Amino acid sequence: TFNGNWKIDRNEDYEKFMEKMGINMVKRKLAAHDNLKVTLEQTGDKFHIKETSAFRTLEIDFTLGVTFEYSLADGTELSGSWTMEGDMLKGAFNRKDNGKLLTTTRIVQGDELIQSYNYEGVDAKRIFKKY
Ligand code: MYR
Repeated sequence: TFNGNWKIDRNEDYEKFMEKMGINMVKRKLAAHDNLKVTLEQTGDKFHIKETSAFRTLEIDFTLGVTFEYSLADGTELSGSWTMEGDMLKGAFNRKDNGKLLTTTRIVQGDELIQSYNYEGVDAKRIFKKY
């Protein structure tokens, strides 16, 4: 289950990924230490998410398979949806500014929540632990 309070533990290739996304160095340095916390609450095919970081606090609701809008902390707007494939959440989002695809997955492995990202051939991971 994805349900619970998750806190960022470590990143893999996240700076490279952000660079590919076009985020400048100062913002990348800050974002690498954003103290991201996410609370996930799944009820059937609906998710309620609470996101807290050094940058902002927001709450998001989505339904699997239903397109919604999401803005990154730097204001980049995305539109897309999550689906469930086995134990894995798979997200496909398009940037509104250039139409390009950002894919992401979430999976719980042991006591960790692993979120992976891909944009234009660059992969990254952010790994969370329960708190
Ligand atoms: C959620 O499920 O938490 C809300 C929807 C998330 C959409 C995809 C998020 C991609 C975030 C990429 C971070 C990129 C920083 C450059």
